[in-house]
Amino acid sequence: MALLLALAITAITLVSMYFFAAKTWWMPPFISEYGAAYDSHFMLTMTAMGIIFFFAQLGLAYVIFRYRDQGKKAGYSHGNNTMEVLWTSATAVLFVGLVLFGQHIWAQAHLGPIDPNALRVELWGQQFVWYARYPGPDGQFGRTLPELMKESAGNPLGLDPDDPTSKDDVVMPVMAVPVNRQVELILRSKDVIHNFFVRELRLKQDAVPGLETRLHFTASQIGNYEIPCSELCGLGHYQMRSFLQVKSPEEFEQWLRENAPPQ
Ligand SMILES: [Cu+2]
Repeated sequence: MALLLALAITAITLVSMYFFAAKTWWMPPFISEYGAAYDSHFMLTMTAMGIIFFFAQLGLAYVIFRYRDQGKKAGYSHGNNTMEVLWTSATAVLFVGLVLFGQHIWAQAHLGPIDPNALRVELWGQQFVWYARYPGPDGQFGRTLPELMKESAGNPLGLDPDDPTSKDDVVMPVMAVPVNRQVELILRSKDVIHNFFVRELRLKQDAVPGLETRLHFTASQIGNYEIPCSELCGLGHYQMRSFLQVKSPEEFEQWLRENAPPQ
């Protein structure tokens, strides 16, 4: 029985490692400037964890077989403090090391220089939809007031009609951006924490109520990419998704014009 269990554990280990190594289920190709660095960091993490996983599982299988029931009385072991300290510190060093090694990718997307020509877009999360807001021809986001937020009145973000800069703001349930132009994304939330995640951009960031979280990216492939909310935000979380539509500059301008509010 012990041998069977040990063999089963070994088999499960090898099969699951095969699927990771063969990249059977993998992320789609990346379309942002962070993709290459992100993927190589991801591979580094996966390789390090894969090696540890392999030896830990083999160790488990060995121990199951080695200490199988042989009809003897079980003995008590208090463990080994030196080993405890050793592997706990090794784990800590490994995790902190990986974070330090990868933090430049995060810093680049959040704190790196922004092109003055970048397109500014706000993306608002609410239970359970996304709204993208563009500042319109005046280049300024108008004032929003929580008491004016009313979906049935066609004003989900509460644009203040008394603020002239809000009149040309474009609010859409999908987010379109032009290809090969930097986008400064400002994440906001109306209620709880949501999470912006586009696999192809290799970007994932919380949208927190009361905060404007800024990050920037340049999409290099025209296409339609899913934005699933990636923070468990309530009962309707499963249906909270929108799309990032990467368009040619001409198509993007046309899209923006077509969806501009009547003046
Ligand atoms: Cu959400």
